[in-house]
Amino acid sequence: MFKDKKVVFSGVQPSGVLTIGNYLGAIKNFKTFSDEYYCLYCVVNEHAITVRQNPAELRKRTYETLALYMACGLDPEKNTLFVQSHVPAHTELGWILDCYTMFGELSRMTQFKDKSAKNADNINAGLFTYPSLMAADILLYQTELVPVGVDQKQHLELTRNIAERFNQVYGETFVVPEGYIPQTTAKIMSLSEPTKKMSKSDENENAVVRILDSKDAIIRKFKRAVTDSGNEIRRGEGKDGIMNLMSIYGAFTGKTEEEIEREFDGKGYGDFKMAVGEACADALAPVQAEFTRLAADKAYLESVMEKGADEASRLAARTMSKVRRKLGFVELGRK
Ligand code: ATP
Ligand code: LTN
Repeated sequence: MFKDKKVVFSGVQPSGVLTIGNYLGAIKNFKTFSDEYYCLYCVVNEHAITVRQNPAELRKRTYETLALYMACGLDPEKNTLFVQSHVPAHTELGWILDCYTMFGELSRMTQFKDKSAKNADNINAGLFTYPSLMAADILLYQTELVPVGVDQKQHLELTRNIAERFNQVYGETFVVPEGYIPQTTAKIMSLSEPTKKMSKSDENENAVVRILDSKDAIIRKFKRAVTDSGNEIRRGEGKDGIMNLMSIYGAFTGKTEEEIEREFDGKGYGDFKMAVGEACADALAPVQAEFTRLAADKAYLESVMEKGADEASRLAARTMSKVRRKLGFVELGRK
């Protein structure tokens, strides 16, 4: 609890241009907590290096991700927006929590298995211990609520287990957090393989719609989206592609699945895909305009980073001091 408010924390990796999966599954929901909670939203660049990154790109994406947070409606006066590497307490607590996380637990993480398969030549220790750094991000701020897509559910469960284990050994130290997972947009699927999650680091550009894609690109990608051989816009077995487009359309228009089925009754996939593309492009247009304005002002973005890092560091220091004391680390009184 900071300033008498419960804490919300979430993070996005600057590992590529954000997709509508990141937007609908996570960022779009972030601002709904700003009034009631103390919100911290982090650009988790230390997580991003578990996969090889080009330094210039990583730097650029870090500014970009912060600008996108703001373009999606997060006011830096009402939310603490910051970059993970500016607050060294994340890696400090990450190491400590590594010592309270079991090898067997980490071995069961599906994201580790997926990313190891994708990066077979770079299965590094950081990729393996990634979930304990994520736990540190969350527990450092005594977070109550973590808005994420459903792919992060397993990491959140592990975070809870780590917190409970630590509390059991040392007495109440960490708040045990809950996940906040949206209902219909918890997992937006790839447009090329609709049984796979849409992922910003996918190499196939046709599989992902990015928040910053032009209207033409968005419409073209939806037109090419893989569907089934049928022709009805309905939910059902084997209709993963259509159901994915229905969730996307519903999220951008506010329409329910029943309303969408009625609207497109008797119409074909072509009409439907066009409508999804239009709705998506229209909804993203204001975000893109705001992004363009913000991204041009690097000095401003750095001032936001600076303020965010100061706020986050101050809060992190409280938890760290408690943790060090409990562990038996000698603390010196020097300033
Ligand atoms: P990468 O491809 O680099 O692993 P990613 O696209 O999976 O990246 P992250 O930065 O790992 O994105 O995730 C940021 C947030 O977006 C997380 O809360 C995650 O759950 C959510 N998210 C990511 N992809 C989707 C998706 N397809 N549908 C819904 N939510 C998603
Ligand atoms: N693991 C997440 C990104 C992430 C995160 C966090 C999300 C890192 N730290 C803390 C919520 C809270 C991912 O891969 N999507």
